[in-house]
Amino acid sequence: MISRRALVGGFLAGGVGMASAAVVGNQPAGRSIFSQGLNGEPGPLAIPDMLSGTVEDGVRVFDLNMQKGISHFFDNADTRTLGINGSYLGPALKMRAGETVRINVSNNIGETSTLHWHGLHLPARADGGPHQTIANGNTWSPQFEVRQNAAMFWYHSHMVPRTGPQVYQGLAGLIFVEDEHSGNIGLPGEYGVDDIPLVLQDRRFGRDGSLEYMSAMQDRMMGMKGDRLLVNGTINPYFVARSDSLRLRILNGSNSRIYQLAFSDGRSFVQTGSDGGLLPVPVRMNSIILAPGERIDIVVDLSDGRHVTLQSTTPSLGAAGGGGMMGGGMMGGIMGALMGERADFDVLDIRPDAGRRRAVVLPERLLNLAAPDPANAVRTRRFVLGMGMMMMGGGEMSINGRPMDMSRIDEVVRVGTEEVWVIENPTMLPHPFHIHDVQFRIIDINGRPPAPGEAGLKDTVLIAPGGRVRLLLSFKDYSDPDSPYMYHCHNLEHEDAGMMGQFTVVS
Ligand SMILES: [Cu+2]
Repeated sequence: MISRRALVGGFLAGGVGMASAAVVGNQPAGRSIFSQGLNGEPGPLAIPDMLSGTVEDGVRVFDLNMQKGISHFFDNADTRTLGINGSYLGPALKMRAGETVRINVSNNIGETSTLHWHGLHLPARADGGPHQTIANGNTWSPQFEVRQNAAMFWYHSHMVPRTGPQVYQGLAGLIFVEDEHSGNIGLPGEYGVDDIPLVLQDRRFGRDGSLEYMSAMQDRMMGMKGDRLLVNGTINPYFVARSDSLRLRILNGSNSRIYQLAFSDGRSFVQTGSDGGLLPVPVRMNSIILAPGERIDIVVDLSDGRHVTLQSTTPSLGAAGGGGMMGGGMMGGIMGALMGERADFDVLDIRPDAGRRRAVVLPERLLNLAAPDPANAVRTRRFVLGMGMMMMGGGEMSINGRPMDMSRIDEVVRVGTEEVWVIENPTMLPHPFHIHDVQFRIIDINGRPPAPGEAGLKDTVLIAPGGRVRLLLSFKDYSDPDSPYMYHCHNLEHEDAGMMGQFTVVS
């Protein structure tokens, strides 16, 4: 029995939608007209290099070079890509909470770009958002203190309005923050051995192996979806496990696809962390939804020694409260299938090796984290997501009726205060909403407390059609009236089309 994360009301209550999917039929990965003839034989999962940087005068320094490259995703085709210190994606950066880091980012991709530190709390000028552009041939060197709990964060291009195509071609990488506490509670923690990152990215390829972007009519409204899955840049990956407890830190680094992850034999697993750190307690489950920008930290038990595959399906797009065109049962299912919404993927073939390390006993409590209490919030702001008349082929994506304008500051927040932000989604599509600067807490989703897996620190939250989410944000420090932070939909095509706004934090 698959118990789904009680996420946004109605989003998963898609019995009819699922039935209609069966009628239409899921399109198996690799069978589309786009990628015919491309051979992606199973290969070992690539593990991103982990950089520790060099320490100079007490500052940990990393050097990143954004560059063009050629990737070999398939045996019989080359693919032109972008990467950081490599041909596709970038190295993982290891940082310790409390230390100061400087990252020298050089741009050599042939066009202006940025690099944003997704999930990190830092001064707006170091954020790498759309105002911190790096012209081709230039270097940008932000320096900041690591003020985080231990967690997996990530970095990616945030170049308005070309975030979608730049990330799609490969401009992203991982950040691991470690702290005293998380390293001492017994979680698997040997990188690449029993602590494995998985960056999930669906991609569409032409028959010659080239990346196809926005080549189908629905891509602009729905967001770019592919029919092949890359995991850390590997097609059809397998992983030979040398431990009975395997920790998977999973990033949905896709432009717009939402995954529902589960194991092929239905076995349960334990979620130990979310976007910004450990959960208060481990949460056992059989299936979990991951929207673009979100991360999860899970531990799966391989003591039975059996091969098992981590798989993904597309969650049923049932609408909350029965609203929304896409949510309408059979019609939603058919439209979803026609628009490339539905596809099943094998994410990772896990092959337990002989002589494995024995399973760890997970702690009963992971992190002291009080429930979010909005009593001290000084104000409530409301954000209404909009898609204009995109369905009819025109219009703009917006928040509170206004598309993103680089020269307009939408909200001004006073430093040292707490606020409640209410995000409403009256549109027919789900939107993953991301806020820069702070890790927030979810107060409620459609009036109900979040599921235990969403009770921790978050920077991205999925909002279903018709959904309403209340967040508690604490703006403890860092103020700058001249440099804004962003809040936006993390469907990158929606973001590029204007579903974004700006806020400053002032003293
Ligand atoms: Cu969106």
